[in-house]
Amino acid sequence: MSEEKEMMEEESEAVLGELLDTKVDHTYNDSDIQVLDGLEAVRKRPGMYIASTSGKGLHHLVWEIVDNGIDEAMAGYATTVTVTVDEENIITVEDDGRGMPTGINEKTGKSTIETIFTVLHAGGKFGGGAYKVSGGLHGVGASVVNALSEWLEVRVFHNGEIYFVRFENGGHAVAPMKVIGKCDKEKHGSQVRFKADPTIFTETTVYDFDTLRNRLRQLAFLNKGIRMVFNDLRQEEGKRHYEYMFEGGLREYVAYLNKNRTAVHQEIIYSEGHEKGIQVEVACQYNDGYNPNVYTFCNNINTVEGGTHEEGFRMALNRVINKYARDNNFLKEKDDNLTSDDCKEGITAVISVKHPDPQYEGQTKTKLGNTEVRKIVSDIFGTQLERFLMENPDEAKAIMEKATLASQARMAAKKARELTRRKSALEISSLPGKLSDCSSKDSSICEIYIVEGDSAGGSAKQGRDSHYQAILPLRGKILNVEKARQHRVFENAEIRSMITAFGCGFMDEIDTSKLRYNKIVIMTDADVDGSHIRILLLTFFYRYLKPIIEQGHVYIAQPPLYKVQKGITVRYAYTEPQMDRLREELGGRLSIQRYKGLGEMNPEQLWETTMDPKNRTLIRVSIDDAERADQYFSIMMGEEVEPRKNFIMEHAKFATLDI
Ligand code: TSJ
Repeated sequence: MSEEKEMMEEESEAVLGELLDTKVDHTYNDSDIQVLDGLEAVRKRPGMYIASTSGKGLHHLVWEIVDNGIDEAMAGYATTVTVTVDEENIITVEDDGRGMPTGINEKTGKSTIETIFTVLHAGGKFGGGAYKVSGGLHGVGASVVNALSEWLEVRVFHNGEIYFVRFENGGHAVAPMKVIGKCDKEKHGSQVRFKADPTIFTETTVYDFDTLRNRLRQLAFLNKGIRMVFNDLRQEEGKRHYEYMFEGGLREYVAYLNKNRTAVHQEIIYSEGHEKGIQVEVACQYNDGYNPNVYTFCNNINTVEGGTHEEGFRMALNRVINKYARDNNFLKEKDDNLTSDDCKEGITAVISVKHPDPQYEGQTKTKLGNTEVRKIVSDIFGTQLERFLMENPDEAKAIMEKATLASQARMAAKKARELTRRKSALEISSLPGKLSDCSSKDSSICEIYIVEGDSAGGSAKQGRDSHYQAILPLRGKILNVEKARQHRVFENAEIRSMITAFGCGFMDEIDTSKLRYNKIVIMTDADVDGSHIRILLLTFFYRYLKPIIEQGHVYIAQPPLYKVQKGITVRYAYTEPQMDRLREELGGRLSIQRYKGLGEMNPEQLWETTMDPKNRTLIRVSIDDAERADQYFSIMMGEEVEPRKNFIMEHAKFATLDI
């Protein structure tokens, strides 16, 4: 367990102790005690109930509540789910469904609402019949959100009346449910308002605009016909209100994902159906790129490790494309079958299943395990893909040509790869000439700085601590791997020197235990060109060395923007707000130098500001949300210049990539 987390737990235990000591009021019966035990357990060990108490866990609270509104909408009783975040980061979620039941629960003797919000896992049990299809991965329920909120309020609009309960102090109802007013007789629905508890979410209680909006939009794509409304009252006028509703469901999702790419056929392949209570929806479209982008979901959760739904999709794609290719002479008798990779080249696909009893496997429990799903997806998608090819011969032809070309390129790539592998095996003792390696062989302390240009490389080489810091300068433009077939990638000198320096192999043969450095630090200028090089490097890592990102080995160095001098005092500012603070702090006449690039710093300055662990700030790169990263990559790499320019302007500091 990390030190941070331990501290956090001690802290919340202290808070809890205080609560317990001072809580001798009221008349608690047995069921109260049980309820308290449950919620206290949540507060004591929040990590057992939500992903974390970092920003990720904070957002989790919202999704937990939103899921309930989506369930009501998917059951056909609500049309709209609205999420509002205000200036104080208070969240309000509302649906226009039937309204939570306003009766008394027999077992607890309290209102159903109070029960839902105070009994662990009580949520689903109060519904009738209809199974919960959203959520499910963590599916911890509304009571966990309540336990982790400073306060939480529930309103139910029903028969012209507003029912109300407020909870405080880690989930205690302030008073029993009561009617607090009237509303329009026609109005119906449920509303939950809460403020995350800052003593639990010690890192931050500020919600991220992009995270909220992107997920709500994604939920609208995944649940066709449901209107998702997002209000962010922290934004300036005109940027506060967003509405998403997609009648076309995944069809529109794929169109959205491909919007900055060039499609090889216009109509999107779409299929939906259900069998044995399992709902299946699949959409896909090929673009002129070489990488597949396949996103899979179960019960609205992104199953990033794939699973049986993805296997079913792959099986059907393989089977149907090979059959069509044989039947229509795109494959000759002597030709081998197209491989699964050939069939997937340049495909953008979204697969979504809704399952009443999902089983998750894998390292991060994001791999769907239910075996029956494989055949169901394969049958439903296969039938409709076959039909699509029959009915659209021109589009079928474009797809067949793409897959057969992929097959030829794959064979060429295999040869090139073998060549690279043989060479890198030979070169293992001869690291790339440009690399200034470190002397330590203990990879757990070693760092490699990938530096843009020879002059910055020179400064870095002189400024570093050569015991554990290695420098690899890159010359010129990095190859755009998104626009190049594999064999070209492996021919590229810069890429080969990175691969040899890292020492861990690549793609399916990667072995991160062989990685020669614990930290791979990208150090580029803080300008648009630097940002472009960063993106090209990240694209390469993302496509060829993904595990090193996933395992947190990749960092971005933060060189300072300004050097501020007053008399003999020298200070550096890394951001504009920091600069403003420095101005205030130091006051008087300052000599301010704005750095335009790394090259303007001498070796000592570069060490002091950007490389010395005592002073530096490194941003760890994580690919949290493949879609966001992918959108980013496709915008950055696409042919369209305008969206890219706009994107760079808006996100000069990578705001939307979770790094
Ligand atoms: F809006 C919301 F997202 F904040 C939210 C909505 C939060 C929570 C915790 C619950 C709900 C919610 C619950 N919306 N709609 C419902 N529906 C019911 O609880 C309900 C109502 C009637 C019946 C019935 O069988 O008559 C069954 C259920 C499950």
